[in-house]
Amino acid sequence: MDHFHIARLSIEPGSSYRFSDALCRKPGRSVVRGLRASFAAVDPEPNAFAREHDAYVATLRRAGLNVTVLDPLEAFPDSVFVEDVALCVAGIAIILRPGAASRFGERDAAKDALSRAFATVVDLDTDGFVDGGDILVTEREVLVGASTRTDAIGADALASILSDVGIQLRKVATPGEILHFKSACGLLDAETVFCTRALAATGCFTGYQIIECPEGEESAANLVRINDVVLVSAGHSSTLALLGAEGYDVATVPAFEAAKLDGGLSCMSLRWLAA
Ligand code: CIR
Repeated sequence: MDHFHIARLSIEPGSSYRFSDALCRKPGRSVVRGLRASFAAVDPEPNAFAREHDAYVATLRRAGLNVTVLDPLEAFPDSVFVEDVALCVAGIAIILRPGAASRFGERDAAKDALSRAFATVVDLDTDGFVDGGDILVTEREVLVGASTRTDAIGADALASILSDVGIQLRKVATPGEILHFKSACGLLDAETVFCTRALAATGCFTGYQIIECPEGEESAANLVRINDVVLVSAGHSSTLALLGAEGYDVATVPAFEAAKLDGGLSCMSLRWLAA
């Protein structure tokens, strides 16, 4: 390895859900023009989105995170979804290459912000593309789902950076009807994944414990475990009951406006464990 210094080798035990810091960006008024898969989807309402975002940030803080909240980037309607632009793992920040043309320019601002928190910030050096929403970090590996935003060339470039810090990347498939791999899953603990039945059926989580998302509540699959709390988007009572019965401490967060743009809870923050 010669292009950057090793910050921390591999993924430490607990570090797939033990975090100290997060970076978020407020939604701007331009969020009404955010991308969405369904042309029939209604526009998000900016004031309601801002209120839900405030609640999200407050929940991250209650979970123990030191949260930096950046100002809106009006030129980039989807920039509230900061997760897609970078990956923070093993003490380094990797600036990704978002697969949607309208989002590519979000990288510069993310790099500026992350350079204030990380000594090592690496650009994904490739012609390919990777969205952070397609990346699931577990304690033994990093899974990257191919999607309309993430291709094999991008995933291979990411694999090369991760191998320098002792982390293995595994390329997996994303069921066709969702935007991102992580639209259909979230990590509950070191060994346990919460995911939709369709994603479980692909076999990508063989070797992990799987808790399947209740049918009809697939939009709850993108949950986020932060320290001792599991954040679940509001409006999913069966999921709450199921996770409560499994012994998880659950906090609900309203994310109805983000959902109008195919966003969920993981998308609205970058999370890491400071050295
Ligand atoms: C987009 O299409 O890029 C945004 N409207 C939604 C991004 C959601 N991000 C995520 O799942 N990580």
